Amino acid sequence: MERYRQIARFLYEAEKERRAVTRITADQFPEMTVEDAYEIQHELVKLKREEGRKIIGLKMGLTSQAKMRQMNVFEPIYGHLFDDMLVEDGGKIDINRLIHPRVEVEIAFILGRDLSGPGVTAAHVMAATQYVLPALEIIDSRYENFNFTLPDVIADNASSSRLVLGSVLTPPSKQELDVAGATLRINGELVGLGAGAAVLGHPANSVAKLANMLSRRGVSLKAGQIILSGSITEAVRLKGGDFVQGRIAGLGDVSFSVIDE
Ligand code: OOG
Ligand code: MG
Repeated sequence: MERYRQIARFLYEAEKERRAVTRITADQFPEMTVEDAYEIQHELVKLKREEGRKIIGLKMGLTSQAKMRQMNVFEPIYGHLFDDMLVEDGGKIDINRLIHPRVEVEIAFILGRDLSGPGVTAAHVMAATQYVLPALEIIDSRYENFNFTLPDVIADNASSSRLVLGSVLTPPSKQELDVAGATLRINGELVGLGAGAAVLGHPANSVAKLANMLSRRGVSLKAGQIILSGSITEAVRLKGGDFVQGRIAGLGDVSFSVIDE
């Protein structure tokens, strides 16, 4: 539908121009449903692919109580991750390229086998996972003040902006991810604390939910894809000069610096 493509382009340009815009449901499309919103997200994905971006995986969002309460949106969502979002461990993120970024500590999965819903369980996810690793996700809603409803944030590709993965790859069998402690530090100060179980009881449940949600569109998760299972703690605002460190017990550390040049 032309309307979907038009809204996708509006959000795509807001991202490119680093400009916060009014949420779509406030004026352009007040009756937008969740189904409409995923159609818009898929148009946005098409636009990025037409520009040569490659999908490297997917993310789940709003999978912990901390995040749901913070954003006042109480339904898990998914978004797409692209090659140009990936920043190396210990690397730099230029705040001037972003609107109002926030950081989240997450557990990432790298799939060794495809996963096709419906009916995918956490056990299927663990069996299909090659590695688990600590991740920092940088979200950057294209909406003013991160002010959105459920359909708005879905249309905006779940606020996806950047991701940093830890350098150590751990086979999943070695790890009890639900009891794994997670910390988020900025400039050495503890700003977030939790455990894997904050994400739908176990982060593998989040990946299973993703596979099952995608199956409604006839899409599978693919071997080699990176899956972010969702933030364990509230997201924290970033500023120039910040040094950010995430740690997941048993999986190791991940970090980046925020530069302002
Ligand atoms: C939506 C994205 C949330 C997560 O891990 O919960 C997310 C947002 O809060 O802007 O990535
Ligand atoms: Mg996230």
